[in-house]
Amino acid sequence: MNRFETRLARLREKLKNTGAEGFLITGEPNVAYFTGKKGNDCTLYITKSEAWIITDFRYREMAQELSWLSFFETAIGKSLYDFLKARPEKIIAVEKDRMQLSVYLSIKEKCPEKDILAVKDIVLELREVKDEFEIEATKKACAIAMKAFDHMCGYLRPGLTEKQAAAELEHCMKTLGADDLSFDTILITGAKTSYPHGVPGNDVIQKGDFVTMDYGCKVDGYCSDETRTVAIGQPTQEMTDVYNVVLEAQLAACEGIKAGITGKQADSLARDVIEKAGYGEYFGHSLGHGTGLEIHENPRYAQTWDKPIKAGTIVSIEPGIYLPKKFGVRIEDLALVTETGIINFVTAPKELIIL
Ligand SMILES: [Mn+2]
Repeated sequence: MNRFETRLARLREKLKNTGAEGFLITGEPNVAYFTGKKGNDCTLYITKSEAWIITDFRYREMAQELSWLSFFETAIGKSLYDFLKARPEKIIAVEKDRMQLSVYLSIKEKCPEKDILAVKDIVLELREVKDEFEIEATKKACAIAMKAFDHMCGYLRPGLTEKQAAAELEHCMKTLGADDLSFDTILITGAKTSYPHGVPGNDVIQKGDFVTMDYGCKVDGYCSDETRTVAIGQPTQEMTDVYNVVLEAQLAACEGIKAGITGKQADSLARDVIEKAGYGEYFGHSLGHGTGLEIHENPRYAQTWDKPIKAGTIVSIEPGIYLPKKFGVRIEDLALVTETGIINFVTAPKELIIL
């Protein structure tokens, strides 16, 4: 069994509880999870004993490489609905949070003999715990991002715009072998660092600024995620103090996180430090999130996540303090959760770097 067949077997186990006889997988990352291909314009159909990929001529050759899947080719006059109509299964599950409403309505209209069951999070739950391949790919992506951080430490200087610096960072990751970016790079400077998800603009880096870089790349489909805040020239005492509170919070979380702890408890490890220092109201987001084929996956390190965190999940650890109109600081690592602690994939220095 290859890793995709193993995943299919796990999916079939889960499907047993839904009562569905067939399952239509339409979300691009969910298709990628079972194929290893990007999966644009591809749909999967899974039953107890069969697995189909439904796509068109453009993906014929690709689909033929996927030997664990049968191939149904759509064309003009031959559609997903024709495929479904010809299937013997009556109860068909679809993904509530992935399927387009228009497709859902068309299935209802064109296949009235089928019972359509809208299910949620089935594949997402499977994706939570990572296998060896996924862990290795994430590690590789983190290694590229760290090399790019080193490069940026030599590159950042007063006079550059945020856009110029962000382009350099992205170019560097691609040159080092990244397939893609994990998400739109955040590279912001000065007072704008108080925007947790600020967009790089024409603002110019100046002496005395903080620069926050929150960025990542994909390798073999898997995302890295890392944030570092650096100072350009001598920071003020307040900047240094706030930085050190965030660092202390981040280290406390890295120290305390292990399998079995709830997302809420993990979040509190960092939040308690920041609250004690008097900055609680300026840490308005949660501590972290899972990553994988998508940049935001389960589990969450958040006050709303009461479930225990499982070993084998990959989760970001990213506390921050954001002082409006002044500056912000965030430090983020990405780590594998184990029974006894974490294996941190981001080993770039965390003490305040002054460039
Ligand atoms: Mn993140």
